[in-house]
Amino acid sequence: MRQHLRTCTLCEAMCGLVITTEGDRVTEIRGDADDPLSKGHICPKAVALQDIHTDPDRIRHPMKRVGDRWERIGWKEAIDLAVEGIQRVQRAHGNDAIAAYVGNPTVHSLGAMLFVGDFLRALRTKNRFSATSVDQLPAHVAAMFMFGHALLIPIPDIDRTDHLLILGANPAVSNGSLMTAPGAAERIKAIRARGGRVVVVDPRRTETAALADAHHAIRPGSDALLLLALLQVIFAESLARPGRLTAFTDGLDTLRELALRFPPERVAAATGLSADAMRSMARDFAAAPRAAAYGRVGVSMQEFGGLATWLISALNLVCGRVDAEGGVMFPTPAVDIRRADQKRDGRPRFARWTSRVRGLPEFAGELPVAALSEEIESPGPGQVRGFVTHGGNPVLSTPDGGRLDRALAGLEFYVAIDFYLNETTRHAHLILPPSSPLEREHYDLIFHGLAVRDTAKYSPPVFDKADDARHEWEIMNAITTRLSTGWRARLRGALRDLGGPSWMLDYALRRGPYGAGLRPRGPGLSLRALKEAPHGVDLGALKPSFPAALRTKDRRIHAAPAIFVADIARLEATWLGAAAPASDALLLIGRRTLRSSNSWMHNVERLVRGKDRCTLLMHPHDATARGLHDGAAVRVTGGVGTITVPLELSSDMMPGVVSLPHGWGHGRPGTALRVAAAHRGVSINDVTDARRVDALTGNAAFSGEPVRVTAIGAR
Ligand SMILES: Nc1nc2c(c(=O)[nH]1)N[C@H]1C(S)=C(S)[C@@H](COP(=O)(O)OP(=O)(O)OC[C@H]3O[C@@H](n4cnc5c(=O)[nH]c(N)nc54)[C@H](O)[C@@H]3O)O[C@H]1N2
Ligand SMILES: Nc1nc2c(c(=O)[nH]1)N[C@H]1C(S)=C(S)[C@@H](COP(=O)(O)OP(=O)(O)OC[C@H]3O[C@@H](n4cnc5c(=O)[nH]c(N)nc54)[C@H](O)[C@@H]3O)O[C@H]1N2
Ligand code: SF4
Ligand SMILES: [Mo]
Repeated sequence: MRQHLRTCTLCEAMCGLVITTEGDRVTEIRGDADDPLSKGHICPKAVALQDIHTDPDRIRHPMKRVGDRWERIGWKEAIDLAVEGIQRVQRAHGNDAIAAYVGNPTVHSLGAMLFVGDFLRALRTKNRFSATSVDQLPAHVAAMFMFGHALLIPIPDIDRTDHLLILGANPAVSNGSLMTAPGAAERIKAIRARGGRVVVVDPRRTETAALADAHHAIRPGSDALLLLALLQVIFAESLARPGRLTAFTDGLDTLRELALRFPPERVAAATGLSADAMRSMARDFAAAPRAAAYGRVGVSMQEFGGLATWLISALNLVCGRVDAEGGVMFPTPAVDIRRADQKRDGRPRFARWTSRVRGLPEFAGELPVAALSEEIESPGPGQVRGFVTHGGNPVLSTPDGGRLDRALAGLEFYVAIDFYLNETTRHAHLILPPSSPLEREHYDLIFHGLAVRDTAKYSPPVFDKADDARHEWEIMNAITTRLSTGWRARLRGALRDLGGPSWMLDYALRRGPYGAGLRPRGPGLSLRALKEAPHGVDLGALKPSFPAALRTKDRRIHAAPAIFVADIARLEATWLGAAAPASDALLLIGRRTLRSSNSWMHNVERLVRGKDRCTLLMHPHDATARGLHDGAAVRVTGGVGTITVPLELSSDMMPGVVSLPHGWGHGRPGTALRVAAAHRGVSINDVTDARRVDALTGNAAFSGEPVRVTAIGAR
C-alpha cells in the first residue's frame, strides 16, 4: 500500500488529494487535510480520476482510421502520419489550411502547457482556436486593456471580504472559476458567518444564491446595464472612493460621465431589477468595509461579455476595491508566466488581424471558435481543410456544434491528441492518445496564478506510465521538432525531449518571486524544495502588488479603455433603443452540475447514475402558458436547430428564462463511450447560434439564445 499526495487536475479548484494505491490499483481517493489551499475539501468528481485511469474506453495506443474501422499502429508510424498529414494539407492549400483547437483539459496539464505554444507556432497557421473564446475571453481582453496583461485577472479575496457581489457564477457547484477557491461554498458561508454579506445576480436562484443574503434575478445579457446603473448611483451619490489607486489610474472621469447617463430607472425594465434594488445594491457595495464584485461565465458568454466584464472591474476600481485586502487582488504565483510579456511594447495583442470569413478579432494569436465552421465550409484561399485538436470536444462545446459536426466530416486530414473517441474525435483520421492524468507529474502553471491564496505544490506521477504510452508533451514535441525547419529548432526539440517538463519547471521556480535562484541548494523554491513539501507550500494571503505588478506600458491602470467606451452605443441600441423587441421567445441559459465536467466525464458510471440531469428548467408560469407539464418531453428550437429534452419545472427560474446544461448529446455513431451512450442527453449547442457572439471580443454568446419551447407533436 502506498500513499500519494497530489493536486486534482479536473477543475480549477486545485484540491489536494491523498491517493492510496496497491500495486497498479487505486484503492482510495480522499481530500488532503494538510493541503494549504484546499484543507481537505474535495468534490464527488475527484474519485473519478481512478475511473478515467481504468476506463476500458480510454484509448491507450495510437490509431489510424482505415475506412470505417480503426487500426492500432505504433508511435513511430503515428508521428510520421501526423507530420505527413499536416504537411500534405499545407503544401496543397497553404499553412492556414490547418486549423488547431486546444480544449480545456490542456490548461490542467503541466506538460501540455509547457509544449503547446511551440507546437502551435510550428503549425504556422492563423487558424488557431481554443476553448478560451467559449469561456473567459472577455476577462483576458479586459485585463489586458486595463492592467496590461491578459492574465492580470482580478481575483476576489474571498477569505477576507465583507461583501461579495457575484454576477453570473455558481461557485457552489463549479467550485470557483477565475477564482481558484477549493470549498468555495464553505468560503462563502464563512463571509456571512463573520457578519459579511453575499449578493447573487443570476437568472436562476442557484445553489450559490441559496447560500446568499440576497438574490436578484436578471434578464440574461443585461448585466452591463445593471453595472452602469450601479456606477451611476455611486457617482451621483458621491460614494466613489478610488483611494490609493487614484494616483496611477486614468479614465475615472470618462467612467463617471458615461455612468451618469444610466440612472437605475433607465435600465429597470430591461434588466428586470427594480430601481430600488439597484440603489441599495450600489450603496451596500460602496459602504462595506471590504467588498469584491466578481463575475464569471454568465457575464462572459453573452452578447455584452466584454462590457460586463470590464464594468465589474470598473465598479471595483471606483470603490477602491482593486488590489486591496478583501477586494479583488492579483496573486503572486511561484511560477509567474506573466513575466513573459514584460518586455513587449505594451500594445494589447488584440485584433491585429481578423478571421477570413466573418472578420472576428484575433486575441493573443487566436481567433474566436464561433468562426470555425464557416472557415471550414467557405471556399476560397485560406479555407480550412485540415484539423488538429488537443483535449477538446468542440462539437459539443462550441455554438452551432451541429454544423461543426457536419463540417468536420469533410476534412482532408484531422489528427486528435485525445484519449476518447467522442463526438468530435470520431471525425479524426489519426488519434494520438496521451498518458492518463495519474501517470503524469503536475504543477499548476495557470491556476496558482488565479488562486485566492498563494501556494505552490508539485505532484509526482502516481503510476509509471505504461511502456508504450506517451505524454502529451512528448507527442507535441515530436511533431513540433519534425515540422520545424533549421537546425536550431531541431536541437532545441532534442534538448527539450531530454529535459522534459521537470527541468523547465525547476528553472521557472528558481527564477520566480520566491525562487532559490540558480544555486543548487539555496533557500527558496526549487523543484527539490517542493518535493520536500509534498502537501504544498503556503506562500501566504494575497498581497497588494500595484503599481509594480502592472504591465501596461505607462504602468498606469486604464479605467476606461476606448474600445469598451465605444461599445456602449451597441449596448444602448440593443437594449434601450425605441425598437427594443417585445418578444415572446424564452431566453436559454446554461448550467453546471456537480457530478459533471463539461462534455467529457459522462463515461464514469458513478458520476452519471441516478436522476437524469440533462433537463430543461422552466418556471411553472411559463409552462402553464404553453400547456406544458413537468416531465414532458419538449422541443426546444433556437436559431440553428431543434432538440428534444425532458422538462423540469422550477420556481427557481426567472420567468421567461429556461436553463439546460451543456456537454451532453452522446451516443452518436462512431463514438466509443459505452457509459455515456447510455446517458445521452442532448447538446444545448445544437440550438445555440454561432452568429451570436460578443461583437467586441468575439466570445460566443451562449446566454440568452431566444428559443421556442413546444410540446412534442405541436407545431
Ligand atoms: N461541476 C462542474 N464544475 C465545473 C465545470 C463543470 O462542467 N462542472 N466546468 C468548469 C469550467 S470549464 C468553468 S469555465 C467554470 C465556470 O464556473 P461558473 O461560471 O461558476 O459556472 P456556471 O455554473 O456555469 O455559472 C454561471 C451562472 O451564470 C448564470 N447566467 C447565465 N446567463 C446569465 C446572464 O446573462 N447574467 C447573469 N448574471 N447570470 C447568468 C447561470 O444561471 C449560472 O448560474 O466551472 C468549472 N467547474
Ligand atoms: N452552451 C454552452 N457551451 C459551453 C459552455 C457553457 O456553459 N454553455 N461552457 C464552455 C466552457 S467554460 C468550456 S471550458 C468549454 C470546454 O470545451 P472543450 O475543452 O472543447 O470541451 P471538454 O468537454 O472539456 O472536452 C475535453 C476533451 O479533452 C479530452 N481530454 C480529457 N483529458 C485529457 C487530457 O488529459 N489530455 C488530452 N489531450 N485530452 C484530454 C476529452 O476526451 C475531451 O475530448 O465548453 C464551453 N461550452
Ligand atoms: S472541486 Fe475540482 S479540483 Fe476539487 S476535487 Fe472536485 S474536480 Fe477536483
Ligand atoms: Mo471553462
